[in-house]
Amino acid sequence: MLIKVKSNSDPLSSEITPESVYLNRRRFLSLGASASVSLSLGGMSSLSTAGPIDPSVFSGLNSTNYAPGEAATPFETASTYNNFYEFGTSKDDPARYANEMTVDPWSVKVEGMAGKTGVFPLEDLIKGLVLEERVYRLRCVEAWSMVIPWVGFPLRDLITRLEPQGSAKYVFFETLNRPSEMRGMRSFSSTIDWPYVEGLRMDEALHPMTMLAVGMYGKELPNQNGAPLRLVVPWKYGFKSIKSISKIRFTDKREKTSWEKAGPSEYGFYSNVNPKVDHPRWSQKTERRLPNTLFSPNRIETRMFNGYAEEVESLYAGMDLKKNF
Ligand SMILES: Nc1nc2c(c(=O)[nH]1)N[C@H]1C(S)=C(S)[C@@H](COP(=O)(O)O)O[C@H]1N2
Ligand SMILES: [Mo]
Repeated sequence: MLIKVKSNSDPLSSEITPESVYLNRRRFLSLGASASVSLSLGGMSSLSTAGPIDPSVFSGLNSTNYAPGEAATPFETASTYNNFYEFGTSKDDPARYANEMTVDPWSVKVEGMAGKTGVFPLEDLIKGLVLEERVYRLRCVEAWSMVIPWVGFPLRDLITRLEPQGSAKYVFFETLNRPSEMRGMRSFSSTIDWPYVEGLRMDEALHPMTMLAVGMYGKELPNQNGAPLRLVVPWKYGFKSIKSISKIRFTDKREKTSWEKAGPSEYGFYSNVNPKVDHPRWSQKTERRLPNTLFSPNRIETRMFNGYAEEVESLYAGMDLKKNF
């Protein structure tokens, strides 16, 4: 699959803004002139009152269905049954409390082994990247699943732009670390070592199916689904798909992820969907396809790599996936 980064200019070299400036500036993303979507700096307009992404960028996108024949989960379900522990551990906590998080303005810090490091306003970071829609299965390690139409771009389009060094072997991501707006981070019952950290091997990150999403169901991501920028890795358990990303780090060392720290025997670094490797406390052979009810359990068989084996199994050739779970 050929992925083009539609940008001849280099949006990152000249536009690194001191923190004090960008934090006080209102910005928005607007639709470029051409059919390809150009995300450009909205300047000093005071008209931007909604989220950081202009709704018009979501019209007329290419769409590919990677779950053909499977009904998309209703938006209502996908936006109310969530895991986002920064807002609490109940499935309905994120929909209730994630609106307390400020997503505009938003900046992302890029650090480590890359040519382009620094703190970038989100719109500068992704300016010119071509948005598309992709319908992917999402399979939670808790054995439920959904089918979601994401809007975003291949992660590798952004990685290319950040010029990682050849010696960088991993990329790690961190979620926004702002307990004042994330009540789950202030709760004593939390088992997570904040901020939420996830990572990928560089070849996994560069795989064309690995996506960074800015929207779903043809509009901006709801905060509870990880606005304004979240990872989507469709062949891995849902917890790899880190939400509300505010840091990207290139490194040659594998770091521990939040879930590895929370339960190393239960959550491995790879977290590939694998019906043959059970979670220590439950089977992974089947999953509950949401929405479901007691009388309509909607239980289906879980497939290797969440049904994407053909596309991704070569990444793990020769690896023992029972050991590397
Ligand atoms: N920052 C952060 N990202 C996160 C989580 C979280 O608790 N915090 N939960 C993960 C888990 S367990 C799942 S299943 C998916 C759920 O994504 P969704 O709510 O958009 O369906 O988000 C993942 N990303
Ligand atoms: Mo999950």
